[in-house]
Parts: sequence; C-alpha cells; structure tokens
Amino acid sequence: MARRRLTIRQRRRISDRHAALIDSQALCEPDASHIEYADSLGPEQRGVVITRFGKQADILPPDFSPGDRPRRANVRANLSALVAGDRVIWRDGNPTGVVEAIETRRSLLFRPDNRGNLRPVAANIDRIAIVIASEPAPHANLIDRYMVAAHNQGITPFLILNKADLADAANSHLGQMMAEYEALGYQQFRVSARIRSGLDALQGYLSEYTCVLVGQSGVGKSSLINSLDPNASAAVGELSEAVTKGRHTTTNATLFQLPCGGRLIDSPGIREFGLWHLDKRRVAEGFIEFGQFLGHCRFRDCQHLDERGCVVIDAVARDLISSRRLASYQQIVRSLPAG
Ligand SMILES: Nc1nc2c(ncn2[C@@H]2O[C@H](COP(=O)(O)OP(=O)(O)O)[C@@H](O)[C@H]2O)c(=O)[nH]1
Ligand SMILES: [Mg+2]
Ligand SMILES: [Zn+2]
Repeated sequence: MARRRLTIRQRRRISDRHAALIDSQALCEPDASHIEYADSLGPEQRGVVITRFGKQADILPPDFSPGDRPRRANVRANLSALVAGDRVIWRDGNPTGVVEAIETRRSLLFRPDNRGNLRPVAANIDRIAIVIASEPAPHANLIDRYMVAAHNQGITPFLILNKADLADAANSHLGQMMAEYEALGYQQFRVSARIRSGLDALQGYLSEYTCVLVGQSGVGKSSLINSLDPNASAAVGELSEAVTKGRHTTTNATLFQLPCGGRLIDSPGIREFGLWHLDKRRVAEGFIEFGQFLGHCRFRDCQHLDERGCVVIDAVARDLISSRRLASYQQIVRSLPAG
C-alpha cells in the first residue's frame, strides 16, 4: 500500500493549521445563541463525547458505566472541532440535545486528512498504546514516529505486542526491538487477543488512563478492544478498513469504558501522525535518550546529521545511543520540509 505523499505546500498549510488547532481556547468560548432553545432543553450539565459524526455527537455523563446508552446532541457550528474524549457542557433534549461548550483540553491528538489538513481525532488522552505484532511485521521507524508525535503532544506512549500466540512472536528481530524500547524505559505488554493471554497485566495498566490505540492495520487493535470489553463490537479484519478507505468514509474515533476500569479510544483513522508541523528540534526531543546531549553540540543549530562536534553522533560511538535510533531520527528529519 503506497503511503500518500503531501506536497510542500500542503505541509506548510498543516504547519499553520497546527498553530491554530492547539490554541483550543478559541474553541471553548460559550455561545450565547442557545437562549432560543431554552424552553425545550434540560439544564446545563457536564458530559463526555463518545463519538462524533457530522453535526451531531453522542454524549454520556463524565462518570458513565460500560454499556450505558449515549444521548444524541447537535453540535453548534462554532464547536466544529469537537471529538471523542472531549469534555463538554451540554443540555439534553427530546429527541436531541445540544452541546454548548467544550471544556479546555489537557491533550489533543490530530492527524492529517487526505487533503493535508490537520484534523483533531481525540481529546484528553493520557496514554498512546502503540500496538505491534509479528504479522504484519513492525517497522521500528514507524514506532519511533508515533513516539515522537506522542511526546510532542505531552502524552506518554507504550507498546503492546499482540498475537503472542503465534510462533513468530518469539522471533529474534521482534525480541531485539522490544528489548531496545524496554531499555529506553517504555512500558510494554505481550498479549494475545485471540487466546486471551497477558490481558490481566494490560487491564491493570489501562484501568488508570484514557488510552488511544494506534498501529498498522491488521495488528489486532479492534480485536484487543473486543477482548477487553465484551460489550464492544469493534469491526475485526482488514476488509472492514479496506472498504471504508475505498469509499472515503470518515471512520470516527469512539470512546469505550472498559469493565475493568479505564477508557480506550479505537480510531481506525489513525494510520500515522503527521510530523510535518514539528521543527527538527522537537523531533530530536521526541527521541528521549537524546535529551541529555541536546544543546551540547559544537553548533547551536546542529541537526545531528553529519556535523562536526556533534555530541549526539559521538554518543553513538560511545554506545550511549543506538545507531538504529540515530538513523531513524535522521530519516525523519530528512523527510521534513526544508527550513
Ligand atoms: N493469531 C492471532 N490473530 C489475531 C490476534 N488478534 C487479532 N488477530 C487477527 O488479526 C487480524 C486483524 O485484526 P483486527 O483486530 O481487525 O486488527 P486492526 O486492523 O489492528 O484493528 C484479524 O484476522 C484477527 O483475527 C491474536 O492475538 N492472535
Ligand atoms: Mg481495526
Ligand atoms: Zn548534534
């Protein structure tokens, strides 16, 4: 599957939009025009967005339980960036309520759409679960990209190796990869959604957080949600994603409350996070083991590519940074627009 390439102009536009998007204050202004609805609507209350479609959203109380049926509400035009996980002020109505305001977000995930615009996907996320499996084979550079995006949004990433039931799950390439991330301090879990192994430890961790699952199509993200939540019916199998992709249907992020505690957001739409809006310095910061070296290179604007006096490159020679991670960093930096 060829990944779509964006033109430089599209990437620049993403940069500009990014600045506007994270300034979510603009989205949180209450709208005075709700007075006209006052008769038919209930009192203002807090809620959380379960999923968003078009001009409507499904809403539940912030402390909802698994299996609770959400209420449908209209979303005001000025709240167009509303996404799963958003905390809102809303009023119930028959048959449809109305969302009046978005509360300030503590985090926001976004991804580039087909036109190269950045779109918010999910809000108020605590952790990003990067799901991998022996099949389809993982790409360490893709994992690194997810990690850079997560760190830059202030969200801690961790790894879930699914399909532990497959013989190939013990292969040495995968083992090395997991060991490298473990040494960097990333939490990791080995599970099988199919034979339900390793789920207890994962559930214990998930119970503390709202997590979003990311990873290549086919690694078992939807299967994992279904095995953690008997009420969930996330669509399993490559066909479902292939079909939605062919039709250009927007697949929206959905928030699940797990019976074991914790919340998961399944988002078939997140295949990658754009990194184009980041400047190179922020990419380096997303490689957490580079941190102690940054700012100490001979040249203040060192990009750690091939400059003389680069302490990051020197750290590889001293076995303090892996050559694989440096190469992965360099690959990301070279893929960014010039400037
Ligand atoms: N052997 C094995 N197959 C799995 C496991 N989890 C999911 N699968 C299979 O992997 C394929 C893709 O699963 P799906 O949940 O749709 O992946 P997604 O694209 O990441 O959501 C399906 O055929 C699943 O049956 C697992 O733990 N072990
Ligand atoms: Mg899926
Ligand atoms: Zn350097």
